Amino acid sequence: MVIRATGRVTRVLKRALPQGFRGVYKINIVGSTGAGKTAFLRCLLGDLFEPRTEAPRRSKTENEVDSTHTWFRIGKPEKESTTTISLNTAGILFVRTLYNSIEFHPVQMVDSLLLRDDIEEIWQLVFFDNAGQERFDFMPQLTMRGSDAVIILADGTNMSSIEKVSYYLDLVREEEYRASDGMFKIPILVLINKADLLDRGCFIGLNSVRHMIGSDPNYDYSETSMVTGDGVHDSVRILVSRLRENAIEN
Ligand SMILES: Nc1nc2c(ncn2[C@@H]2O[C@H](COP(=O)(O)OP(=O)(O)OP(=O)(O)O)[C@@H](O)[C@H]2O)c(=O)[nH]1
Ligand SMILES: [Mg+2]
Repeated sequence: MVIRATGRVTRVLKRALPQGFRGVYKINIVGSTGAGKTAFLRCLLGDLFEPRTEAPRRSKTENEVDSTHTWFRIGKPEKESTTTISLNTAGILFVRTLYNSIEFHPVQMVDSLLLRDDIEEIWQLVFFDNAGQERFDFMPQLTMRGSDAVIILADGTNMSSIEKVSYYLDLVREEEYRASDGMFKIPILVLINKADLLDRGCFIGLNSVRHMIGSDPNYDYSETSMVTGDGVHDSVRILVSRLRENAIEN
């Protein structure tokens, strides 16, 4: 299991790479059901991510947000889509090389990574992929505790999903107050997903979303597509640079 492996891997990295090892970070991924949280990790990590808690998506058992869900509207067969019914986690090593390329590796690869001489830095990231259906709204409330960064995903073709971003922003604020009386800001990345559906005329662009939700120096916005992969690696680079800034400030 990912979390159990963390102890040894962290110790090895600390010892072998005192300058280049940046630490262990919990990244909490939240967003309404169907926004693309699980698809994001699949797109980012490929075979390194194995979601274990998926069930076929059935709109009648779900809620208001789902009734305008993309597959439903663009006529994709229902059986092709799944929904997360518990929590998926994925622990990985995020590597930035001397040539500024980024790579993802399983934590078990730590020993072979340390043999390389082109590594600038290694981050140990643990992603939490929450279940987004409303009946699981208790879950992000629990997993928010101890988050070092939060990714809020919204289905950019679904107004209800975009409106729910403010709800998750409030949860992050509550955690900032719980953890440090609001002294330390948790970096937030808001991803407006399904940009590939722009051609079908159902994608609400970033500018309108920014207008609806508002801007804040503590969060970054990006448009993404888990189908084309656009914006996915860039968003993780942004997140990691925010974590780096936070580490320097604190
Ligand atoms: N066209 C398009 N479809 C996407 C994109 N991202 C995800 N999807 C589709 O949207 C559906 C929902 O994606 P998931 O990743 O399961 O959504 P989720 O946020 O994990 O949803 P829950 O697990 O229910 O909370 C799936 O059918 C995906 O194939 C995207 O960028 N473009
Ligand atoms: Mg999911």
